[in-house]
Amino acid sequence: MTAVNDNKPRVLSGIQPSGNLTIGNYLGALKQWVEVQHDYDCFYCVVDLHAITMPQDPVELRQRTRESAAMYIAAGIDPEISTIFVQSHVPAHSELAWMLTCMAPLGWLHRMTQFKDRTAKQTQESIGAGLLNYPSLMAADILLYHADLVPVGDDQNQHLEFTRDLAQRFNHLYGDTFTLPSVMNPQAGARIMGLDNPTAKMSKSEASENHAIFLLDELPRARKKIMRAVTDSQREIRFSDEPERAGVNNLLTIYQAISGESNAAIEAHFADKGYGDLKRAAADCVLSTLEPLQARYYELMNEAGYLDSVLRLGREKASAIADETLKLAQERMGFLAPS
Ligand code: AQP
Repeated sequence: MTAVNDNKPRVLSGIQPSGNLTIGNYLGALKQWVEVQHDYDCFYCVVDLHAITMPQDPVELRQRTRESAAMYIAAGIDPEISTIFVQSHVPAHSELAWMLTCMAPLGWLHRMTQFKDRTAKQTQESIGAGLLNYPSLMAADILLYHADLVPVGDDQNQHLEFTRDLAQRFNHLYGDTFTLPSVMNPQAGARIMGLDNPTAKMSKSEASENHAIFLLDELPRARKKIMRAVTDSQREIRFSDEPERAGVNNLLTIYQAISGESNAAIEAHFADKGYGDLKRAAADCVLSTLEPLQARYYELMNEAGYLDSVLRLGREKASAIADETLKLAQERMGFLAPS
């Protein structure tokens, strides 16, 4: 069932304010969000409830939540067109997440690779149950808005499959309630790898110095990180899925995601060039993205009250849809409506 108050199909996506946003978050998610916003009815949330599945400092979490919202706008999300809101401002997310958690088989949750990766080095005593239930909350985020499409990096594809499976289970048990969403990955940049370790995904919460380009990195610093990126001892510059060529492939992917050029054109361009040229070209691309984005970001952070008004309006628009879906799901599940 698709919500009927807008003829455009709907999009929902979010980013955790669990650290400073990276070029991976931008190329995997934000850039697509901007591109689809004129063709879809878009809802973009700062998913603070997801962030607390790992320990967060309260002061930093609050601050990063605002900063992330400002970054969405700085990256090109137009609050006049898209709805920007904070996940915890709409309590329906937590309420539906609980209902879905109760229906989510443990086997499905334990199969999630993100859960396995994040808990690999932890003891049972130190793993919060929220980390296991993360996909049920993500399913609630998406299903509350009857989202047709979810633009994300490819690390989230398994969670999208889980969302579809859970929605189908609910619809089968209680009647047609939720829309089954489709995933949307960017053609280039669906998985940007760490610059210091190109076999691991670039992550905002990874601590090592040369791992990630942050969207707010000073430009010379961002350039330096790319110039120091791990490559290999070969010379040929071409796209490759061989693990030992992952560093060069990652730089080519970053270059491609920003320039929009084809594989063949890029390989021809670098045919008689060296790794230093590739790094300089990738750095130029990244800096051409960061510079205007940072200028807009700092402007926004200085506009007193503007961000709050965007988030207030976003909350109202999101709540109106989410509350209605929650009510329907509660009714279908057999909850007594308050009189
Ligand atoms: N390296 C990446 N390449 C492409 N896309 C990426 N995304 C994240 N990293 C990359 C996409 O960004 C969106 C928001 O991700 P998230 O913050 O909700 O969670 P995440 O995938 O766990 O991102 P991080 O940066 O790795 O966060 P931490 O370090 O806190 O776990 C998603 O669409 C994601 O695919």
